[in-house]
Amino acid sequence: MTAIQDSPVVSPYQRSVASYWNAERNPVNLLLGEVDGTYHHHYGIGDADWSVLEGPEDTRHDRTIKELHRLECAQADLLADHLGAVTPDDRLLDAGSGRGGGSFVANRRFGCRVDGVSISEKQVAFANEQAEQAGVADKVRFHLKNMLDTGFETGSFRSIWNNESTMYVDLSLLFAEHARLLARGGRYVTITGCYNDTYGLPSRAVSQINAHYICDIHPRSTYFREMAANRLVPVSVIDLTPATIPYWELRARSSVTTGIEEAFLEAYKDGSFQYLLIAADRI
Ligand code: GPP
Ligand code: MG
Repeated sequence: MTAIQDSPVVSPYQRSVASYWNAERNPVNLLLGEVDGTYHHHYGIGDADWSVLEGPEDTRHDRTIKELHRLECAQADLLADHLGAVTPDDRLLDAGSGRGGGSFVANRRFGCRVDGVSISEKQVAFANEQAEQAGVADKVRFHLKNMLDTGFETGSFRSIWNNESTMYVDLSLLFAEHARLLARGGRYVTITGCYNDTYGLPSRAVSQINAHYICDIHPRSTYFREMAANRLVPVSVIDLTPATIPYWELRARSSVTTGIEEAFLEAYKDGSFQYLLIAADRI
């Protein structure tokens, strides 16, 4: 067992989250990752090619996997589009880096150093192995660290992102750490699912999503309140809800369902849940 002083996990809640990700082997993540070696832990956006569900039966599965992966890659590309004018000398932080997909996307685009952090030993080991295999281990590194308390140097990052990982942490603590780590004028980007607090508290479907992933989806209002409290000033807000529905419709009809598809579709369609991109400048 990891000694307490070596572990980034500081609470029973964080231990249960780390256990989930250490044990996670969902085909929807592994088979999509095998398409081109980029393993994502987020959802997809954009219009789906529904023809993958038709045509020859023997290739339907592979064509559907490729299409779901294409939609997830489109999401990662959109996030990277908002990271700002990053140069090869800059350093980026992927907060909640999973199996590393988003970090590799950013490194390939900007040629710069990228550090990823996760509290899952399995994810960190997997992602570092990916970096070795791709020959970029000198630039892309993954660390077993808590995103709320990374120990990285103050002001050392040009841009930081959370791709669907903010629902595992308290936003006041997270944005305080991001504000510390970002250089002045740096950029923060998140893509997240949040509940729509014009409707009151979380709907049943949102609560089902929380239970499925052991997370705590925040209301939309909390993002803006905590950014404002931590010198993060929004520059772009994009409601990606309509753009992510085709991904969930296709996933629900694929052979790699996990059982959470209908909850996402219900929550997005009844308006109680929103899929947002928020980009902010560190002032
Ligand atoms: C997807 O990861 C993201 C999360 C689990 C965080 C929750 C996100 C929300 C928007 C609520 P994944 O790719 O590992 O999930 P899955 O196994 O379902 O594909
Ligand atoms: Mg996935």
